Amino acid sequence: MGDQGATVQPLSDWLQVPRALEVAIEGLTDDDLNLRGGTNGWSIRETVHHLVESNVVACTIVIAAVGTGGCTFDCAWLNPDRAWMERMGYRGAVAPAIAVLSPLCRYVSELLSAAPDGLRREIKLLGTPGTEPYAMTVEEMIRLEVEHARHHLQEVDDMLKQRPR
Ligand code: NI
Repeated sequence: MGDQGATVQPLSDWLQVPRALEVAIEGLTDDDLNLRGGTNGWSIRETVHHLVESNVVACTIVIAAVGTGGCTFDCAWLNPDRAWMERMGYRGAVAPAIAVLSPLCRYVSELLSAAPDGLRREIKLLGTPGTEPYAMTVEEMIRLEVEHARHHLQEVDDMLKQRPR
């Protein structure tokens, strides 16, 4: 039982992420969404899109890892720097991006609950050329996504606290 609880926890934490994102930006104006801060100097809008993208990629990696029984995934292209943000533009609303996250996380959680050993599948993430692959299980990657969201949502919270009134 204890072991089962330990494997369910990361999924239930992960399922809270879309709601946490919704709550974080509830009632924000366009100007609020354009506020910049955090370690990357991103706007709140860019931060929201970054978190959605990160989870969309994580879901793809889960499917690859479960379907193949363990996979190597090339993440070298995933470098959300200033140029990435400019190329993406992100001029539209954030609501559709957030709206896709909740059903996506639910779908992949259901998939992981049904797949034997789904959470224990091994992933090797390839980063910058010349660096060692980063090995983890699906479960560890999901825990990292939860931490990742907490980190950026804290930045959003700090930006909003510092906004001019
Ligand atoms: Ni990030």
